[in-house]
Amino acid sequence: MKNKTYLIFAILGISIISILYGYTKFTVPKDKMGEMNCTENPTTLRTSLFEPTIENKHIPSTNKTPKGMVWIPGGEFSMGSNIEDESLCSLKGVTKDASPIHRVYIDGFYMDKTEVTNEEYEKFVKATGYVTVAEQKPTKEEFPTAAEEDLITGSVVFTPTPTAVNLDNFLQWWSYVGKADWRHPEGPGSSIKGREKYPVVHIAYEDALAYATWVGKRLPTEAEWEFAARGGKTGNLYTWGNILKPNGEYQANIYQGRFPIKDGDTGEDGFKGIAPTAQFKPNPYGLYDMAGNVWEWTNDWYSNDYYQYLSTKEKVSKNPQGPIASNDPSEPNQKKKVHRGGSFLCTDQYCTRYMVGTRGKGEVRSAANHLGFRCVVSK
Ligand SMILES: [Ca+2]
Repeated sequence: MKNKTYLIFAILGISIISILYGYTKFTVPKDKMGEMNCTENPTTLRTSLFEPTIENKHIPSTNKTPKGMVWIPGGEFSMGSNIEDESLCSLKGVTKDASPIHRVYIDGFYMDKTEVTNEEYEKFVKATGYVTVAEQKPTKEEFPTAAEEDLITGSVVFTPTPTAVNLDNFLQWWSYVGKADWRHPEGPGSSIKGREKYPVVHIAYEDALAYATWVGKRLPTEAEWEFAARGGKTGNLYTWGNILKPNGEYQANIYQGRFPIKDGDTGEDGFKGIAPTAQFKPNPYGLYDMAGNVWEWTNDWYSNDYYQYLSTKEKVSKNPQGPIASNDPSEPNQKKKVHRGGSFLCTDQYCTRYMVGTRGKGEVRSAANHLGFRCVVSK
């Protein structure tokens, strides 16, 4: 069975490379494996490329706020990452597709305070009979070269390695697990019992969109997501400021310890692996978990040079909706949407995309056990 699942992983692999979310290929010296430390970023000068956030003044009546949502005023802000942060933690490629910093205006909107939870998604599935992509048997049309016996339902699950590994091959810690889906986050034998308040995972883009439509909402644009995550602040490195651990305290569920080895996650932030929603302080808009825990789908197609395009097109981009088509030169045949926020697997050793101005990406029909979403509503 292991060979079979590995084989289908290889078949599907090309479409799940993006599961790395900001896959950053680099090599760690053997004596440093799993032991890199992120130096706190200096706060001086790093906001110099950002112009002040100017929030819209209009605040709708609070009795109009949908349950479980908060008002995001919108306005004008500087979006993206400093190229100087490229060197953060010695990683390369972290901010490359999030540059240059460019000026964006968005209208106000409502946003879910938390990621959509298992119990919320279950209500949707019970009401509609919806079947997620992970629960659908892959078809011969979709994977013409796959053997019939390899076409099994499932999804991609983080699988820690027995020992320390070099971080240049993600296949070492991601596995395609048969029958893994939102009800079985780690595969057969696992369940969401007791995880009602955890974010739903193994959600492909169309699964997120189907829920959002059913509940009368929509998925955020990438610009809406970043404006909301920044909480009205200007140019911060994280949703909470510029220091990873103010007063020595973690502000999000990310990964500490040696990545990605078995029992390597020390849970110093309070959680080994995924956490229930809203376990850390909200940002100034009242949004929880805009960094870490699970990645979130946005509605925008991913293009590595979209920020470049916007910055040359106009001084202030108004309500940008993303490029008209996906464009990832590393996998040009894959249709990808933007992911944001990073996950419980993001570490300063590998993926620092809990930094608020950085971007992730994912093939639209691929999912994993650290990928979820939240919804928005226009006023
Ligand atoms: Ca953690």
